[in-house]
Amino acid sequence: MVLPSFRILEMELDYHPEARGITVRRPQLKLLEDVPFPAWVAGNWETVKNFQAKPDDLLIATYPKAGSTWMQEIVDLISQNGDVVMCKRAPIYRRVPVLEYFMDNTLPTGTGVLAKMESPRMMKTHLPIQLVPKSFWEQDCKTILVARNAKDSLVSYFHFHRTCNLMPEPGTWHKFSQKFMEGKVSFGPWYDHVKGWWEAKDKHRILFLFYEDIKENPRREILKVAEFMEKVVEEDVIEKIVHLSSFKVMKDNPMANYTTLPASIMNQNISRFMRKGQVGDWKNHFTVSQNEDFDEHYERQMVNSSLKFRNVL
Ligand code: PPS
Repeated sequence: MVLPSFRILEMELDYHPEARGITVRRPQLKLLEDVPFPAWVAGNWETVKNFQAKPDDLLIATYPKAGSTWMQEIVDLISQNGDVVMCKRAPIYRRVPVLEYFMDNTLPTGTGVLAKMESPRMMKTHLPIQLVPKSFWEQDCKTILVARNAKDSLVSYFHFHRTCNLMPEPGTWHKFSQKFMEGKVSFGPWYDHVKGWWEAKDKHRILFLFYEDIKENPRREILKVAEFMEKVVEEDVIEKIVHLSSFKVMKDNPMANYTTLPASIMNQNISRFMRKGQVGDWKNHFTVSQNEDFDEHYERQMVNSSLKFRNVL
């Protein structure tokens, strides 16, 4: 088999704003149906809203920083039966595009890339459930939802804002934490996002997974994903997938670690996209009093929900 490497080069150029005379400027937040988004998402909103899903589309949905890239790599590895060469055919955002990705009309958009993709398509979104294009439900598509505990999501999101110029300026850690608690960050409140998907999980074909469970036992959770995808995967292939989707391997894989994007979009000298990949890193960031405030606020936000995250103390 010949790897279409020339196509990969072409794609990288595609995502090079400077090559098209575009200067990347950090966006403001813009409300779309009452949810704040980076202004660039708004630029393609009507197209996203009217996106035509197909019955065999597979959607990965997460609040930002919950491990969506990890799940993208896992589903691609499963669908390619663990073929490492095939899974390096293109950067992860090309193999499993982000539905709402939009910077500028001259650069590839999520919906544009998906329109050219062969079925069965796999894609990801960070949209809260109420904003997912209705065609996904009309077509009864399958969704894999990954949820991650709030504190680690916040920490990861803060560092991602420092690195990624497609996000608004984060400000200080303290300021960013406040904004996160108030839901005044891109893609809206973490609390509503996870509760919304949790409440919908029995109404649609949704596999609801937790980042912490995948960390604890990747093999067990990968088997759930394979079953959900109706793929029979041999034992040795499962072992291979566990290895290839591990943090250590993905961190050094340019087709999974976002180093194919130019520094104008993601400056990984500030913080790596594949940063730590741990459960409980929040303890290195929260002060005692911040933790108390956060817990109190969390209780109020989640009081009526049956969604429980494991204790990551
Ligand atoms: S994004 O930008 O919203 O799409 O980010 P997302 O991919 O959802 O989440 C990024 C965090 O997931 C971690 N990650 C992993 N953890 C464990 N194992 C693997 N294989 C893995 N791949 C990605 C990534 O490091 C980010 O978490 P932090 O805590 O920042 O390290």
